[in-house]
Amino acid sequence: METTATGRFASDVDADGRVQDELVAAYREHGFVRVRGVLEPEQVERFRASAEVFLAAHRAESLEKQAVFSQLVNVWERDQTLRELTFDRRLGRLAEQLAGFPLRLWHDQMLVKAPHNNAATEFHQDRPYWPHAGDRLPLSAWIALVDVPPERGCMTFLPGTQDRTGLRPQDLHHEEDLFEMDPSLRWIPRVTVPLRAGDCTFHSGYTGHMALPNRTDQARLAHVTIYMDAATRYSGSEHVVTDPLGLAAGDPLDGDAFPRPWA
Ligand code: AKG
Repeated sequence: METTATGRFASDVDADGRVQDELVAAYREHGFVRVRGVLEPEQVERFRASAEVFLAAHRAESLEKQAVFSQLVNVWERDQTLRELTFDRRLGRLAEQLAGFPLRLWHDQMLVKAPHNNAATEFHQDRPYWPHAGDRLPLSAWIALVDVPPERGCMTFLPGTQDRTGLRPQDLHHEEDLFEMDPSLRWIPRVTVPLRAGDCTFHSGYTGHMALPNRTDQARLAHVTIYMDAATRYSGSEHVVTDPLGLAAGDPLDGDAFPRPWA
């Protein structure tokens, strides 16, 4: 937890979930931004404890099977405490300030890199995986529930790549995939963003990003809340979140499955 000279933990966000214009401008220019202190120290402890219990009970259900991370999707539907984090009004309002338009929840996910997993999450964009249509730029809040220095698997971003739409989904197990698809991205500067517990980064759905391997003795616990344009429609493609819902292409992604509790 980062602290100021007075011992108070450092926070960039006010009680209503608003940040300074400079951070909004940074997000819009670079496609990602770090926001410190989105959670109070007591909240971090509570959510981390719940995340550990949830992980112990559900690890076998991970969508990712190749040891990069445990990926547990839509924990808000199954854990009351973690639902509070996903539904957090300050974070939702902040996401809307950054995006500049109303947002719904797309889904949340717990992403845990085990101690010494020694595997990176390779460079990719998120939006190409999603069955979305008619939407403006979605964004994710990647919230650190433990300190995440580079050696524990923090994120690295490709600034300004939020305008690279139209690429097919990239393989996050293949180091070269994104760069083979778009060679102009290979030599642009990369920005690695260590986080203290309770900090987060927001990144857009098209911003290229990766996460480093965990080379430490402690698990890297992150909770990711993914927000989409409130006007997003279903594209008709397969996805684990939408497959059970019986939707037809063109249907709005709204209702109880895609709430906006911060409105
Ligand atoms: C994302 O949140 O979009 C990621 O790709 C996270 C990757 C990770 O945490 O390892």
